[in-house]
Amino acid sequence: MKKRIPENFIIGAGSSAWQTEGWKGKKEGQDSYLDTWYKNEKQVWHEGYGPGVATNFYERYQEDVDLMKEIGLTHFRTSINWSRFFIDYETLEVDEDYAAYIDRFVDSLIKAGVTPMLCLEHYELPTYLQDKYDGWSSKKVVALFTQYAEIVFDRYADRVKYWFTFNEPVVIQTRTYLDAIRYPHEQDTKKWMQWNYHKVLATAKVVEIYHRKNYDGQIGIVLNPEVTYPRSSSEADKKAAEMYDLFFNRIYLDPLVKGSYPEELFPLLKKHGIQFDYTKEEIDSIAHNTVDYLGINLYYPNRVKAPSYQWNEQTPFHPAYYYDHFELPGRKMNKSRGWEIYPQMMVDFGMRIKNDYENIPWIVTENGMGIEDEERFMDSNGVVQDDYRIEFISEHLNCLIEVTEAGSNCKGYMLWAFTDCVSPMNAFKNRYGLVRIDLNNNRDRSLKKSAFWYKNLIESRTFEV
Ligand code: BGP
Repeated sequence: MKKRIPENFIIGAGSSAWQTEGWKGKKEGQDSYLDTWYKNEKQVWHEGYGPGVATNFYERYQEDVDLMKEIGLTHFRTSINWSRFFIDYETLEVDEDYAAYIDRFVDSLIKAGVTPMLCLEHYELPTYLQDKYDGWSSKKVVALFTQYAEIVFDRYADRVKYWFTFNEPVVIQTRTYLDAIRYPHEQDTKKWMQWNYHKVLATAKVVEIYHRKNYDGQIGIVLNPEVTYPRSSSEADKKAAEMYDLFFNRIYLDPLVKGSYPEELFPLLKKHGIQFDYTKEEIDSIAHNTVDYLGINLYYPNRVKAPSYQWNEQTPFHPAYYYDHFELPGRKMNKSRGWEIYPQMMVDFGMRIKNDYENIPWIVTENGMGIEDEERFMDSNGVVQDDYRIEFISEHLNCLIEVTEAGSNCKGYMLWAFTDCVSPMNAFKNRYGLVRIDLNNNRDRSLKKSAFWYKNLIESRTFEV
């Protein structure tokens, strides 16, 4: 069956600064949190490949822009690397070399007819701010981020009309302070909550500036809500799903879209001894500065059940007090990444936005398929035959269009990723791109089968399902 893409529905692709740029031109002291993690934990590199060269987008962006044009991409999302934008993070002296590079690639995108969408932080917290202020634990970092945003808007907002404050703001502190898999390897739920709260506050502050200074465009945030399904319709399982949703989804969606936190959240945290710092003025600022639109990253569904273990009073509080993960028997999987494939989540999420979140405009900023050892699918002409990716995109796009036609205010779909790129967890192990990056051959680019398919989809505005 042929499916038609609605008029004005954006079809694009994305990446981020740190995952593509490489370290060329990076000055001493300009490390981000992830640079430091990669420097300290060598096992996260993939066969010696990592962020050092990445895809060398810094020097080779023009080739990528040419390929975007060839494929017919109308929108491209990436980020500005906060850790490289300044020579000094306190006086906010701009690194003019880096800022001029942003000028060049933004201009090059526009010239090619590709609309740029920029995010201010895609895991690029400067290590300096992490070390000096304990990162997002500090209100000083909220203030510095707000100033950074204003400098960036003053410089690029005449040409860039789509902005996001953060990409997946919940992730870093969840890995660090809930899962404790990163330094300092200590669980600290209070700090986790403080970081979440400060990122919401920072977004409100940036939205306030963006609106007050009347820049011509839209300001939003990229979230990764996990569409959460209970194992069964039992009250206990449903409660587990509700609690997961509260701690990981509503903690951002509610204040950013509706202007207020879920009523039950702060008392619940207090009950568990999690008392973080907030003021009435800040809560007011959050109430008055909600986002214009949402970027939503959707890869896999989340399934939970009632917790099976007993917590004792001495254990420091963790949201998993209320849920346990659950694997659906017989589920369809992307085995490389260990993620379930369930396109219906697009429909369920779209209806949620429509019914519970004022039908705010939203766009899928990420969805895609990371595959290990993708070279094995290369044909004799050197083209990766990624039919699995084509199937994945068709199924998800089909559901997304279905929910858009049912009235959810979805504005488009951006594939992750335009080219293969470095993943925070395992470098180049899983390949996501429409465009292959040849690691053994100077990071040369070549189109995969999915890129030709995407080109056809954009040209014809139809695809087969
Ligand atoms: C999202 C991130 C991206 C990207 C993607 C794929 O969470 O925003 O930066 O990395 O996930 O996931 P991974 O790289 O972990 O396979």
